Amino acid sequence: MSEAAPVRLERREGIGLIVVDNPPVNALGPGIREGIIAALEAGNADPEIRAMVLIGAGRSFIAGADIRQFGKRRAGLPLGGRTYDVLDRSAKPVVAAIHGYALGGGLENALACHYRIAVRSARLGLPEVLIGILPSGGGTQRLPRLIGPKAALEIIVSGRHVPAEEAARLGVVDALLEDGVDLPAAAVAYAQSIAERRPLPRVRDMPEKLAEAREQPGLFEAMRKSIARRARNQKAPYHCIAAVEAACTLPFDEGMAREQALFAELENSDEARALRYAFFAEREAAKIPDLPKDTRAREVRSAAVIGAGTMGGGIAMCLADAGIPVKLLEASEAALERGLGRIRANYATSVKRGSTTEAEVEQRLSRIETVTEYEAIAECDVVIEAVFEELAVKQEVFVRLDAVMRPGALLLTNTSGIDIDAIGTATRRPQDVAGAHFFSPANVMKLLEVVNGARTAPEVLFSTMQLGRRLGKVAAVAGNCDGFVANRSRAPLSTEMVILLEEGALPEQVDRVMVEFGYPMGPFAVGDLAGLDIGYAGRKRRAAANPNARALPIADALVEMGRHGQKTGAGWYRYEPGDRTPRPDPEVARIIREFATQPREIGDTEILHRLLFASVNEACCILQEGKAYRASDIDAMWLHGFGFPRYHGGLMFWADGIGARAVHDQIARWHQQYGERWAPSALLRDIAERGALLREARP
Ligand code: 3H9
Repeated sequence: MSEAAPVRLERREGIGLIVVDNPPVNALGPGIREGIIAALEAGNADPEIRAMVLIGAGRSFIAGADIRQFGKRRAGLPLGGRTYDVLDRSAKPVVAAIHGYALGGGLENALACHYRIAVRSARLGLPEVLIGILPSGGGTQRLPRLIGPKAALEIIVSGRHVPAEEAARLGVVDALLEDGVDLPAAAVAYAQSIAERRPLPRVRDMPEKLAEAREQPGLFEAMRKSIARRARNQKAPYHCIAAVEAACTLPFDEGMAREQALFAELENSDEARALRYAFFAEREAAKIPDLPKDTRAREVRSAAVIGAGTMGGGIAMCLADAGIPVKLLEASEAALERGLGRIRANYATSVKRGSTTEAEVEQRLSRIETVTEYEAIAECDVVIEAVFEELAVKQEVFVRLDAVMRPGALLLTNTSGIDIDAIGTATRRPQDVAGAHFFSPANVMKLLEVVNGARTAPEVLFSTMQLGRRLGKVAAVAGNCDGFVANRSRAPLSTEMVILLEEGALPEQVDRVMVEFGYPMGPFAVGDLAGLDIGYAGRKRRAAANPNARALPIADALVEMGRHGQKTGAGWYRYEPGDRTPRPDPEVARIIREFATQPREIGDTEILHRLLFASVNEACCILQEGKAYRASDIDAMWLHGFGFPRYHGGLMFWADGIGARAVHDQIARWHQQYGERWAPSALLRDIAERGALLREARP
């Protein structure tokens, strides 16, 4: 970390370099804006300086405002006296020189500069919408003026990171530089080349592109319609549209004031608070407490996956997508061929959707090598086992891995529930064994649950977390217990939703409530997609082990009738051939009536609370047993493993909105009414009594 001031003015060959040095990502924290303004003023006052460059030290330009400051009272700079305004008034030209990220307030500063240059690997964007706000440093007013309202809307409403090359094509970036260039030197040369050019190109004074909105009057309405589904229950995406609309209808300064007013409506909204929380929860989840400071991640240059089934294939895709060569092992060529076929089909879908290209797919496929012998994977740095979910089968695989793998290889199992320690003891190196629980489909779902066995070495845990990050996953640590953390905390929801049917609810009612809450699909429709036979087998296993386990006769009856979900054309719903739309089925309603001896009207709030409180209680048990590091890890798991609506923050954050006391008291009442499955966790009781927050709970 630099000891120098967070913003400094360096003089080089007649150019003033304004260097923002606020690790790790040069966020515009306290003092940074003032520092930039002071440097701009000093540069303008210095007769030796002909032009200036705004540049970031370290790995990035500026990643935006400091998100930790939102929602707090802060002094702030007055409208008209912010960096953007000072840049606008600058008599000397200023060039933004971008590498790494120019996001949010970072890009907004760049837009207020007179020129922008960027290295090819840079990413630019206005991701404010993803944290429930809108760009409020003039981004909604300047970007439409620079590239037209249509392209600006798409960037602002999606919040996506735009590659520098695309930004150059759109006209955001004036010159594209190759990676590896000496950026400060190149920026100085560029600044010298434009130093005397007048008048200065100020984006605020470029109205031409706004004409597009007059030519396409339906533009904003069409955008509102196109986001209706994914922006359900949210305000920020609509406020973003309104702000861009203002750019097209109001003079610049009035548009700026409108942007501020819209921002003020969002900053402290429930949605923004939840999304900010989710942002930090994901990053917190990456941290392993008490990890020895000198712990180094083991290097992973090559990987192997055992088992080319749906999971194994998906995991191989993740590795190949991240640029890691992977050997896919199966006993037979035929099984490998089937597995590869599935992988090709998945990639073909991505090409059709436009998320990747044929050429890119060819590259990724070339990283996947199929093998049938264990000896062929011996030198790999990591192996991920994804064979049949049975302890004996997995142990056999690990005995073979132990025999061939080079010392120091990471030995990971993709089990969703088998005891990691029992797998580790099949080897002579249980310290190298950990769980790497991917969620289906593995190449799509972002959660990676890293399971810490009793003998897993800290270095192995750390290396597996690092690998998850490299694969683009949100990785979080779970202790070794039945179901680990994610599935264990969700299991009570799965039980409760079926019990609600016994009391008179219908699958379509429960699903509607959860979709209105914000899930992309209701839990019954999800069950049909995953296959009901899996849950059935689990129940039979648990019933054999524990005669007191709650039976779910309605769910069992469906499976025993051959209704296994979408794959059999019927489950909780019925399906038309070739159509995945769940249709309510009178046959299911009839079966439910058979079991629901005293059906009653169940309100939507009761449904929502019964499902989610059951899981909150279990999450508290998990924390109490020390199987998760923090409540916010469970929230990150729900967001990325189960599609929990992000604008509710996460299970525990959402429950805090109701209050631990109210949640506890309701659970206690249900305990009286329904018995043991609702016994309140001691940790929940304690949090309720202390008036503390569930989301801050730790073991
Ligand atoms: C804005 O700009 C509003 C304006 O319109 C208003 C103008 C007036 N603030 O993600 P990483 C921390 S809103 C505070 O692991 P990566 C992060 O918590 C902002 N902290 O790295 C982490 O800390 P720790 C618009 C931030 O390389 C560390 O930096 N901008 C911020 O995987 C490393 O982060 C955004 O929304 C921040 N803005 O990804 C961008 N950014 O090590 C948000 C990062 O203690 N940031 N940190 O856990 C990102 O999307 C990613 O961090 C980024 C780097 C892509 C930049």
